[in-house]
Formats: sequence, C-alpha cells, structure tokens
Amino acid sequence: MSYKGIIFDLDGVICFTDQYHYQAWKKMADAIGVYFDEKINNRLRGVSRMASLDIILERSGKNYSRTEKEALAAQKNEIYKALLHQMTPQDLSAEVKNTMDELKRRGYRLAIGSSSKNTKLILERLGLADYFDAVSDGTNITHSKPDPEVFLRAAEYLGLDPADCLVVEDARAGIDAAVAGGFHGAGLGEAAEHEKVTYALKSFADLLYVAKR
Ligand code: B16
Ligand code: MG
Repeated sequence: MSYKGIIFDLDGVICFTDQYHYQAWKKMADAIGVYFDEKINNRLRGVSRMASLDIILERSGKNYSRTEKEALAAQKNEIYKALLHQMTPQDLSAEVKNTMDELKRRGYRLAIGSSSKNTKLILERLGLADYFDAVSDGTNITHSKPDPEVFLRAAEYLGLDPADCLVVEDARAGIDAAVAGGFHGAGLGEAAEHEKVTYALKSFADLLYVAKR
C-alpha cells in the first residue's frame, strides 16, 4: 500500500510519557485514598484526561462534582508537567528518530495525532518542536479517541485524505479511532494485537518495511 502521510500517536509511540502519567495519577489517587495500579493505568492509554479520571474514580465510593473533578485533574496535570520538565532530547530513542528521518527522506509527510493537551511541551522537551509537518492534539479536538477526530484533523492539516495516511498507535482506542476515520492502522505493543490493525509492528523501525516507496 502506498501512503503519502504517516500520523503518529505520541505517548507510547514516539515517547514513553505513560510512566509519568502513571506516577502522577498514582500520587493523586493515593492522596484521595483510591486504589490505582498499572493494570488500571493501561486502560488510560490514548484516553483524555477527564475520561481517565472517570476510570480511576470507578474505584471510589464517592460521587465527585464537576468542580471537584476539575480540581483533581488539574492537580494530576501539575504533577505530570513537573515530571515532563525532567525530559530531554536524550529521551527520544535513536530508533524512533532514525526511522522518522528515513521516512521523511522517502518523502512521507509526518504528523502527530495525540489526545494530549501537553503535546507542545513534550515535543519541545524532545527537541521535536519544529519536526512534524502537522500537529493535531488534545487542544484542537472536542472528542477524544476512540473518536477519529484527532486523526481526521491531522490528515486535514497535512492536506491528505485519510485513505492516504497510515496511523501508528500503541492503544486499542487509538486503532478504533483510526479505523473509524477510514485510516489504516499500524499497532505497537498491545495495539498490535487489535484485530483491526493493517500491520502488527514488533518495533518502531518495522515501519521501514511497511512504508517502502
Ligand atoms: P493530557 P496519546 C494520551 O496521549 C495518553 O495516552 C493518555 O494516557 C492521556 O490521558 C491523554 O494523552 C491526555 O493527556 O493529560 O496530557 O492532556 O497516547 O494520545 O499521545
Ligand atoms: Mg498512545
């Protein structure tokens, strides 16, 4: 299949901010006495901040008001942002950077499609602030994955049809979003097991076999 563009999810694909999400949610959950572990954290991949909080609060006996939930989400985000500030361009793996450089050299247009409202900060920390042809993220959407909106905006910003773009995802919700938008999906990690992926990748560099040109 010949694609013109490749849209990358951020957390879990380009970088591993999932560990920081976990640490920050854990701190917030501990503070309010709600049980939280890595298994529950896996359900938060690709899911928006408020939807993630709703999943965590399933374990609480209490009903939180909208205002209380906004305060908890803000508290988590402050802890998370402090962790992001520890990141440097060294946190971008050579495999990811070299693969993307080669895809660019082959003429593919590259974009980000992330649910995160912290995308700009993360890309800056990784030294990728001006690297992508388009960035679609949590700041320009109203519906989070599994809704396809974030990827449809990314394709639009690239000036391409969904059928001409491949989406690379680590989350099952992300593959659902890609398929719902008319994209082919390449899955990494648990998303590689999704029955709707076009390609199950063992590693990021496998993209070089998928996007040949
Ligand atoms: P924020 P992705 C997602 O990023 C994360 O996987 C998910 O765990 C997080 O809740 C979501 O971003 C929102 O992040 O709180 O920074 O807005 O995988 O879509 O790149
Ligand atoms: Mg992800």
